[in-house]
Amino acid sequence: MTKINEDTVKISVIGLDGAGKTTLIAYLRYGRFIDDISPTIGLNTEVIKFEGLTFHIWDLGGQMQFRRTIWEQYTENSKGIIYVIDAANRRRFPEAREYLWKMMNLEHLKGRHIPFCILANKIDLVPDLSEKDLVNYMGISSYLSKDIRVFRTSSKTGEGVTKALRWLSERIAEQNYELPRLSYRRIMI
Ligand code: G3D
Ligand code: MG
Repeated sequence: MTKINEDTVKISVIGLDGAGKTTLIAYLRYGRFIDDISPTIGLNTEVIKFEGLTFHIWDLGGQMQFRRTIWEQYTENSKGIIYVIDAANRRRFPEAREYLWKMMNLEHLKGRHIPFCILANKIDLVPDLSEKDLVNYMGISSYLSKDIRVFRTSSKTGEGVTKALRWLSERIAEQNYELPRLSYRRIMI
């Protein structure tokens, strides 16, 4: 198990450009949909309070030129990963799948039981798409475990966002035995 000597835990939010990463973080920060967000160039970091906890979220730009270098580098010390998929854009599913597989197979993540929270985001646009559908599209049914889960979310309506984040927090707490009582600690993700 990973030891945490300070009360900071980093979470990386990754996914293709336009998947809704920054909008998700804005939703968490302001509690509502923010619709005038510019595309992220490089990296944004945000400190967000969620249910009495403090999260340090790293929002990593999804543009092609940043993916390999930034995603690999910045997920290195992460205690949790949020991979955001635009569930309404089937045309880009193959690309989303390719990068999801690459991330799940990164040496520094593999075998460390880093909780991996996969979001079928923009579910408000495709309400009939199930978690199982997305699992099939992404070809990850054999990957699913207690550390890898898919949630249907909307950064617009907020659907599923709290549930997904709560799951991630709980998984991180279980993985890091120094943080057994989340509610008594300040955690930065
Ligand atoms: P990114 O940070 O992953 O690159 P953004 O993506 O957060 O910049 O979002 C890209 C576009 O998707 C934005 O629209 C944003 O409003 C929209 N979006 C993000 N999440 C959702 C969602 O859950 N539902 C819907 N309907 N739209 C969403 P624009 O028009 O500004 O490009
Ligand atoms: Mg962005």
